[in-house]
Amino acid sequence: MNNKLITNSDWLDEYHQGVRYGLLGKLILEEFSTFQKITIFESERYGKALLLDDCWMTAEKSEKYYHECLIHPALCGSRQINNVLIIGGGDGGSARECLKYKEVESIDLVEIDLRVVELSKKYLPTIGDNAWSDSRLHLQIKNGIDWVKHTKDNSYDVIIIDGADPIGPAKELFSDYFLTDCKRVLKPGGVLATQSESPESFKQIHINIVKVLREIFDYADPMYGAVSIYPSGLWSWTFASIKKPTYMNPKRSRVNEISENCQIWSERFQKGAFNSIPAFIERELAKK
Ligand code: SPD
Repeated sequence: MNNKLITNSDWLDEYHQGVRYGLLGKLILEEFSTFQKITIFESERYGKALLLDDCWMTAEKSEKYYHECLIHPALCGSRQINNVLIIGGGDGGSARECLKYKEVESIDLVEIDLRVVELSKKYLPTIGDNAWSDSRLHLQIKNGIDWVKHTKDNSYDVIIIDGADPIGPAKELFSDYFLTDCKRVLKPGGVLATQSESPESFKQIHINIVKVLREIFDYADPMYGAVSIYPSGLWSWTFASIKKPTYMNPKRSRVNEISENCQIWSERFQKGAFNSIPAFIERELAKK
């Protein structure tokens, strides 16, 4: 054990159901935006990190475990990937992963909180990286629910929902009316991807989101992985589509295009991750 206490360092914990998920480091900034409490923390183990309303969102040295899993099953599987919509994702990590594909022509990144973008650019620049200066990225500081509501049918090839936990501003991103509206704006052959919480520490929310997506779309499947800074460490992402579960079958040309440039995701990882469904979740999802 080498948990040394360094001067000016302290623990910062996310509290969830009687468990503390903490990192040792230094507090850089804490402020309240119009929407939420925003914290920037410099941890010894995972570098600089962002918290919203006291929950870990992302950290420099663990973010790839989250962003690569959210993006690549959708982008490798969707029939076309020219036009992408990202709801949330104000740290830029999801946009960065989407921009690895030459076929991506345009991304609307709709983030409700300008301060999340400003502080991510300033303190976590490696997460957005070159995405912020890529002319294909169109940043919209707007409410994602309203954005989808006012979007025409069949507008996007891929929809990514990269929100926070379903408390505070992100709550509606898990609602059936919003997800139904997302289906309306998704093109035929497209894929929707959403972060779907932990099957352990957010069990009911996780089950609900998969079931709601299965009611709205023809296919929806959760994929499992590890994000060490999140409650329980075990995390999930769920993919949905119409007519065929295209997210299960990555297109060879896209796999070849991005694989070298991925740290976590690979075709093999994805296959195993879809199959890593805990037995109790599989049973729960099978119930009507
Ligand atoms: N409990 C944390 C859930 C956070 C999901 N979104 C993270 C945003 C990273 N772009």
